[in-house]
Amino acid sequence: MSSNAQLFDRAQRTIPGGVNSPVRAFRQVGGVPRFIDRAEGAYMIDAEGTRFIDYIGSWGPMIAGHAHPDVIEAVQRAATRSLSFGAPTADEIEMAEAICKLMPAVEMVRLVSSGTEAGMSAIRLARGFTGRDAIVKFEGCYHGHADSLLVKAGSGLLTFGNPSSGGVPADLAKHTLVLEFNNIAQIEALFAARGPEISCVMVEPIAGNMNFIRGDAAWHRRLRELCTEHGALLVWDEVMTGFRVALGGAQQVYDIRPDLVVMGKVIGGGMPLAAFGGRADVMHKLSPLGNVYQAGTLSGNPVAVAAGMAQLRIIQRPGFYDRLAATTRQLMQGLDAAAARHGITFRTDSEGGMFGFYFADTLPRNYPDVAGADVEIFKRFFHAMLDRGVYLAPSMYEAGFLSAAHGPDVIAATLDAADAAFAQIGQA
Ligand code: KE4
Repeated sequence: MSSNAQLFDRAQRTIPGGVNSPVRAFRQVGGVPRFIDRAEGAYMIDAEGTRFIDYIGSWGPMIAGHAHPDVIEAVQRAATRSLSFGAPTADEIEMAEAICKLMPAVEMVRLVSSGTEAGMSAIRLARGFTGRDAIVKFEGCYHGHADSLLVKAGSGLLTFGNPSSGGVPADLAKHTLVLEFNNIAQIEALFAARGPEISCVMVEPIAGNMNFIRGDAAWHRRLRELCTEHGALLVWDEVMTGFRVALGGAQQVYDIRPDLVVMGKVIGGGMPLAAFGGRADVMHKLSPLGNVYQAGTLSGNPVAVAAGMAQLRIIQRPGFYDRLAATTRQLMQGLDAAAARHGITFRTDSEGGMFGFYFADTLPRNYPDVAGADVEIFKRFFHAMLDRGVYLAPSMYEAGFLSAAHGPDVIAATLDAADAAFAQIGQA
């Protein structure tokens, strides 16, 4: 049996950084990534046989718990009928109808294979529908790695953005404007100055890629008003919040209707499946009906749809989100109490089955607030918990996730580990 360190050494010879997605490399927290062998319920077991309580859940998808029998059985059953056809199936209709039923703003939907693909397609659709090139996003929000979305704020409030990644042409990045999350004055000034240029405003309604930061309801209402007033589309990226913070996603929490919604993670049940949808008149611009092209060999893949539909049935069971939210709140309250017992400055926040924690005395409202937090104490806490069998996100810029499998015993074990971890870091 290879150790995690041996696997990591070997992986780095053929996979850049030894991982297929950067955050998995533990670069912000240091140490050796755990190579996972299998998972069940709330637990993951690594290559050395060490068991962890999992608060990543594959970054959101595993809301029913790992290896849920209904999901596994659905995948096994679908796989026996072949893995992919490249032709329409009845099950894709069932999934589209389920998404349209559950997501208030979604009248029509197209299935794709990743959140990146869904986000990229949504902004192309917004540009095609409006005939405008500019898009607006917010610092600290992540919408996948499409070129137009890997952009950081320009030099001034009203100036277009600059690439935040190598390989993104400045000529493309300049069409993206990046403003501060939760800042009403900035978005009002931008629309006043450049409203007619803006195709869409894309936002994570609750940001989960700069820890966990709630969009203020007043700010979200203002974004909705300004987009309507100026003929821009409001695009809510609910890849993380969709079916996670509530059955109807953040749309249900805020009672706001965006024009387009980007979805992923939970709807795939752990398989590569994402989606974008919204107003029917906008979606009708998509090929083969309209002139906005979008396509995919494995879009609506039957095995992925089977996994997603099995999970969508589970989350629609009565009380699913009440129990998930109550368990998450119980965990947050327990962490707050443990930190207080050890004199550690610490805050938490959560919505549904998604949470964040901060070594600060106030909740962050934007990216600079998070960037100013104490990363060193976060690193010490991360490893103190990992050493005690609790697997948290290996970055203070990530949110955490629970599943229906996180029962009272799992929460109690987590809080025992946290008490010892806070004691340990409090002495440093
Ligand atoms: P994917 O292309 O990774 O399926 O989805 C991109 C995406 C889009 N929108 C939001 C709000 C997202 O959170 C994501 C992906 N989330 C990250 C977690 N921070 C996935 C983990 C990773 O990159 O490895």
